[in-house]
Amino acid sequence: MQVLIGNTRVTLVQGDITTQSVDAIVNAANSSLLGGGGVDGAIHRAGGPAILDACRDIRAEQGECAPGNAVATTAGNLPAKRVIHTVGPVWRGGHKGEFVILESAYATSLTVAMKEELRTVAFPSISTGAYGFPIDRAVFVALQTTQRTVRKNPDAFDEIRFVLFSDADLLTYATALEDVRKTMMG
Ligand code: AR6
Repeated sequence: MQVLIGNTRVTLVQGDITTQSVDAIVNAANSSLLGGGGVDGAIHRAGGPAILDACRDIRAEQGECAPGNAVATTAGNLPAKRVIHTVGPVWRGGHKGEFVILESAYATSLTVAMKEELRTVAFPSISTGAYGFPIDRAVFVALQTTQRTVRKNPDAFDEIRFVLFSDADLLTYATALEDVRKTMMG
């Protein structure tokens, strides 16, 4: 599924983010930047040790990565050029700043991409795995933050791609993107 916002394609695909040939893939990391399970584990496994080395260098320079923030590293052996590591919120019921932190994770990742002139960016569904953010709510944060950023920066991106691991997650995103598209047109 695909929607055009200005000059930018917003696309949905089902699959594994580590295989995407894009300028940048985004990692749903944790504040340590030292790896973990889920998509983080998959990226480090497929990309090789150069990614962890780069994360260690960033930690040595700047310390941990706060929730809502993002940093870029090499993509090692992956087909993508760069990995943008961001940290989403842990879901604690929805009243502990989770929505603002998730919005910041998406927005800051896109800001980092723009600084490095990375024009195609693939996101996983941040925070909706181990961190427990309900995907039917997280999807609107992902899509609306993307829409806002792309509208403000109409020449920055060729494609923002959401790579959903399961068919159910893809369906959730497709339904939400259709809603967002209708709102945009109406
Ligand atoms: N490609 C695309 N999506 C994937 C992949 C993949 N290869 N593997 C998993 N997903 P999670 P979080 C989906 O738990 O909730 C880690 O341990 C997965 O099905 O990876 O932000 C970190 O180190 C889900 O829909 O990230 C942190 O400690 C989505 O990616 C913590 O988990 C996000 O699930 C972060 O938790």
